[in-house]
Amino acid sequence: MKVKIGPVTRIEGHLNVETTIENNLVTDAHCEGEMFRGFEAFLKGRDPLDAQQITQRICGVCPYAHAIASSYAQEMAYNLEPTPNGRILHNLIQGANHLYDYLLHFYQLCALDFVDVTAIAAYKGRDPSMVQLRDWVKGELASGKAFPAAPFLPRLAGRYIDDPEINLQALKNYLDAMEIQKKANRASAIFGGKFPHATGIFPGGCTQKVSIDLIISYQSLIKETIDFYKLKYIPDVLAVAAGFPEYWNIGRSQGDFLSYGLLPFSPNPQSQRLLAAGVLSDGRVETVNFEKIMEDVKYSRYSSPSGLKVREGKLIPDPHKKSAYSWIKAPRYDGRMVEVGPAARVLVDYSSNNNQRLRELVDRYAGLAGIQPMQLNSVLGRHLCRALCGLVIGEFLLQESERLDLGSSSMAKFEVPATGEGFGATEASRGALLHYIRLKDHKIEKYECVVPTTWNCSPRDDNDQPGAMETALLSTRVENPEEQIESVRIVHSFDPCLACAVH
Ligand code: NFE
Repeated sequence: MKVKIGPVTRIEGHLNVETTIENNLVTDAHCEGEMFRGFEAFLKGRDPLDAQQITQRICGVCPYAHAIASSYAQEMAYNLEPTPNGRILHNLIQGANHLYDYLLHFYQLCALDFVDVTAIAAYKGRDPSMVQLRDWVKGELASGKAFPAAPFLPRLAGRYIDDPEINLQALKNYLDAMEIQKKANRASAIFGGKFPHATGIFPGGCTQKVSIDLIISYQSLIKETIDFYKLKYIPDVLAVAAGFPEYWNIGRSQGDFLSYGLLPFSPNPQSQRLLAAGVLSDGRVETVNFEKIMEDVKYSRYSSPSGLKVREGKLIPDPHKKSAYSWIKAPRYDGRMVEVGPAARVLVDYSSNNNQRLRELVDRYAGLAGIQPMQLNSVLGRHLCRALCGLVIGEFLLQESERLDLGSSSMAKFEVPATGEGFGATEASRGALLHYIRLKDHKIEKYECVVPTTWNCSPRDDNDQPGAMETALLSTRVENPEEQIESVRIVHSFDPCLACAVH
């Protein structure tokens, strides 16, 4: 039987997933992106310095990653190196956005798949703030009012956490996480100007001058966020893992892993990064080569040629194309399907033996959970990888902010050349993000974005190879084929953003 579990809710944008179920097993899956946007088309002919502003409007969740990728691409095209302060500010703005985004994903978009608010009434503890929250929940549930039953109820059929205390703590952290997200966003806005869609990020640096009060404000917000990661977020991921250990083995994608690396250590974006770049295949890490990336459209709603390299990309929408089932293209690396995102980021870095702090955290928590590092390719693995990456990023941001030089400029001086081309690659929260720009007569002649969710939610490619999420759903046992909480948990673990995927 075929079951559409779309539109999948609590994600960004319009995703449909059609599963085929036989004997309670998912035997096939198709991810369908349902909306066309066209940023690459309308960037053509514009002033190149519009690009890092306009591409942020691809998405309200990860705008800074688009601004950064665009700035890197323009820096390459202009042969421009940012000032040391400029690069540090790029890192501070983008890193704080990761801290916000992981919390949003785990608490507001995923915790609801595991937490049972109806169990909270049975809490027998005496902690006054918990008792108050319990009584409030009881009252709200009894009154039939929308909150807090919504967004926790109604929900899909399935097993949820049964311990009242864990549920209550999770609800408290769900609420507190929103306050911490505000703080992380405020930290980004100190140098970026505002959230979302920062005005301060430019090729060559940042328009905000640095001052001691701004640095101290930034650091205090990041410190509070790191505390929440240590005291709440990581323990909450482990609490979910303790209740649902089977999810270390559910939702495994069946391809390789790609990460572009995150947060360069020097003004040159090609320099070593806090988290390493690479393609991980069979335990070996290869250097990323953008020339090996091609986008297939056999099953995508475009009549432009299939299998084009990034710099050749074309976009001719064909809404009625017979073979197509998605507006998402199918990017492939050297013909191979890859997963991008938190698990890819961690596994590429771990296998490269790059960041020792991350390695230590992975070994410690994989040991606690009794799993092998490769089991991070799973529903729980993606959740744990976000939390661990966030801690490593947060600690780095504190050190990085100490390197700002109060007497130096945040922006390099430059002029936009008449011609040039550049690639800009970074890790958005959801994974590997690539922008490409080509200039002619001081204007954008071509702009291409190859975006994390495009990789993860891609349809079949020209060789009929499924995308990462399509493979992650295969062989999943579903208790209730009509509702499939198990499949929904897999889809949510990727944190799809369809606004980004089709752009
Ligand atoms: Ni719209 Fe995005 C991130 C990017 S996902 S959220 O993270 O780039 O494709």
